[in-house]
Amino acid sequence: QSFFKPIQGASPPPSTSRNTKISVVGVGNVGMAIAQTILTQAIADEIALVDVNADKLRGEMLDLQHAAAFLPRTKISSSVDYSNTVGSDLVIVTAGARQIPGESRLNLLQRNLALFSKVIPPLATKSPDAILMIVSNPVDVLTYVAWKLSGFPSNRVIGSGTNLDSSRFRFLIADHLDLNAQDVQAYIVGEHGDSSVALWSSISVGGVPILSFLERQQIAYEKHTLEKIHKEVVEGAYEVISLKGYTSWAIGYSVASLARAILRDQRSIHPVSVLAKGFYGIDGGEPFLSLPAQLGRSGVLGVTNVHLTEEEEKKLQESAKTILEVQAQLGI
Ligand code: 6V0
Repeated sequence: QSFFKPIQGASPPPSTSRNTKISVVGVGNVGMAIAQTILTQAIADEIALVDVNADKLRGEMLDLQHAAAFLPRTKISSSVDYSNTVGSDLVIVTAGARQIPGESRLNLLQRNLALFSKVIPPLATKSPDAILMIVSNPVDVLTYVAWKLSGFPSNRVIGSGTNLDSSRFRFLIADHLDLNAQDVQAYIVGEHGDSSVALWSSISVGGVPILSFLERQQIAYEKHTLEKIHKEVVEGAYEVISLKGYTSWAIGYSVASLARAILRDQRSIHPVSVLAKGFYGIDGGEPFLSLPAQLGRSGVLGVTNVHLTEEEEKKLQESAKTILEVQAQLGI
């Protein structure tokens, strides 16, 4: 029984109207930060949560639902069953095994590979037209794994990659120069991790290239400071994890911004993990790593041709090599 009566002469709703649905797989610290940021920003009409831990899953769903009076209207559902994700436009995967103290990254990767073998195929079957966004670490290699396991075209499999690293980078530059981080155009590309590459040559503030600005203002060329900033970016995640146990808020905002770019067809540029073969002299193998990509409703629309110095290009190729070496050990 409906609360409202239709007005006279009203037609039924158009059959073409449909909801925007996002599924979030893994409701740990990261999955929930992403879900709640998406909720507050009204990016989706429906959010479906999935996890193997049924109690935590239901608890998180209820907790979010209880905020309905303060949020844009969004249907929130949860289930341990993948049928809950049917017809998703975007599937965000944050499920991951946690590193056991003393465990090698490769061993962790093998465990996450086993986990992805269970998670990705049903997600791909339930939402064959979805865009897959991988957040679980090591994100570049797992994005490659998700691409292989889903059978999706490469434009529909994206890793959150260095979008977060780049936002840390922009914050630190803005902090150093006392600016608004939103005015700082700056990219970290390559691996989300130790071999990431800071593109100093293309940093600009309000359209002004930063390196020549520093020279013109006769601020001593602060190579040391710049390198320190990149080091802080690389170590940022480790520091937050050592202090609070996990990272959540920044990755939540970072992935929500990617979700909006994709689902609202923003055609904006984001450094995310994409199939990098053929770009910047990367050949031999099929590495996924972050490059400045244009995102829209069909996923990755293309990669922008940022000018790289010879040194930056060399570092990027080394980063690709690092990722390919790990990929080679996967056996898929
Ligand atoms: P967490 O809090 O341990 O949450 C992981 C969740 O995954 C838990 O709720 C598990 O129950 C769930 N899970 C495990 N197996 C499955 C399964 N088969 N199906 C569904 N759910 C499952 O970890 P946290 O949320 O802190 O981190 C999640 C992942 O994100 C980790 O791999 C992190 O390393 C990674 N991050 C990636 C970042 C990036 O920039 N790409 C940033 C931060 C964290």
